[in-house]
Amino acid sequence: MTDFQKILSDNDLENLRNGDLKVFTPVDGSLIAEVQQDSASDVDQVVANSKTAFDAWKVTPAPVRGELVRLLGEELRAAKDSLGELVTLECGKILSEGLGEVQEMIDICDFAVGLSRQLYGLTISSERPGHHMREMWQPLGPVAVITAFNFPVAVWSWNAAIALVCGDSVIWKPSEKTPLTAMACVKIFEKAVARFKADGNECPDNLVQLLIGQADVGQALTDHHDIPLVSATGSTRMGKAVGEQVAKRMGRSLLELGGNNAMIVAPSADLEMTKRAVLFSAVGTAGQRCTTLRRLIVHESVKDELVSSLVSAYGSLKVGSPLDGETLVGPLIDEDSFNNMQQALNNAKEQGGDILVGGGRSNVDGCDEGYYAAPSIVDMPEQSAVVETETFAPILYVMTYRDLDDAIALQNNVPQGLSSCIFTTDIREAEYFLSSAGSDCGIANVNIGPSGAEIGGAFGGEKETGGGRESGSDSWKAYMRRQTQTVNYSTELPLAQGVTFDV
Ligand code: UN1
Repeated sequence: MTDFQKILSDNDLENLRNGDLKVFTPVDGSLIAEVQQDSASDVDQVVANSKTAFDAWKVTPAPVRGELVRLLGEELRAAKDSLGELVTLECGKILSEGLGEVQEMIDICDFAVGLSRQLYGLTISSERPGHHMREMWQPLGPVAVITAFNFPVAVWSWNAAIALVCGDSVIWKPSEKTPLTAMACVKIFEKAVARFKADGNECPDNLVQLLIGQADVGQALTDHHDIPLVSATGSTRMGKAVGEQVAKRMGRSLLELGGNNAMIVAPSADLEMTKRAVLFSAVGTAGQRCTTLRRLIVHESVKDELVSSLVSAYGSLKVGSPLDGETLVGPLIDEDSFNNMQQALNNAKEQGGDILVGGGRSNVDGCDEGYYAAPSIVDMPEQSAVVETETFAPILYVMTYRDLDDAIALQNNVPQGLSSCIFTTDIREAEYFLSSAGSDCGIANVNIGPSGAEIGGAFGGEKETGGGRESGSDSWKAYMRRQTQTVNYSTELPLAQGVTFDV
């Protein structure tokens, strides 16, 4: 038995053969499963099932709904090692990050359990005597969750854990590149459901359903009138299509799309700390996070010192199989991704860029068909077109600045607006960066890289990043329907605004 088969069987994923979707691991490019796909014609039935589940779930008390999510968190704790390994096998991120992704799922479950006893509304003073007003949050309906290959399980859990405590049912369409991790998650969820029922709780069938398929399946879901919310994570191109389709039918979309995240490095920055933060955020996950650091905007007085220490650190990065505990840089997801990286590097050169390190294909013993790339740093004379484009690969563009306002303008002057950060020990600069004159992104950090956010905050960004917020804070409100209620407990019927209408 190869290790790959063991990872699959540890996740209850045996005998996945003869399906029409071939699943390749990016680790060595080999075929690991053939999964049966759904088609667009299956979508109507899945949505109908989800509506039935929703009708039962919406009247289940929220803290009871929270109990199911608590059990899901427990099952995820038990499955952490095996699911983390499967994440690594299927999407290629290193083991520590695969485990981190499952931890992110556990964390959001804990958050959602607490939330299930909150979901607070407001009370509002009425202008009329003998009346009170309040705002209630009601369950919304079946929620479609479309996820990307790079966080194949965590992003689903941000949506599902919150949607479930809010009283919604969930239909999940994972990336066609990562169906196995999705299937494993649904099996884990089903274990939680079995325990929930064994404890005497009622749980409708089809509360969480999986749709494995191509873009036409996603499109049928987005077009469906019975789906009030589509939460989609992926490229800006995909998100624009989803946003338009959902808007046409007056549905709601929650979009978490491309990022083009920058770090400003000020003269007072702790350069050793800065270097470590750059390495994790530019090279981690082989540059395939939406929060990956893609632009380094460094003050001209510290550029040479920082960049030369980065170039030498890049030279000693261990690129290799992500299942090997020593590796820091695993493979890109596939050949297309590697080709896109090469194209971006060529464009950068044409636009005056100087490749300081990396960029080529790295050979990894025993993984010949895997696409491993040496992370690259490119010195750019200006923020040209290639720098304004998100390339999902480990390329870090370096630019310099003299004046902080210019650095902030450079950082904001891209179409995307997800994450941003400044490295400085000057409190004035730090607070200015966080002020209304500073970063225009959904996430702004001081002395922390742009990636690796905790679940407690709202996650998402502005402009072409799509504007949606998932995960913590009050993101739950996107998964509920707001209702303003006015109750008259008097014996009169006064009208608002002093209007009289006496018959
Ligand atoms: C993504 O890349 O789509 O902040 C999500 C981070 C992770 C989530 C990334 N917690 O980098």
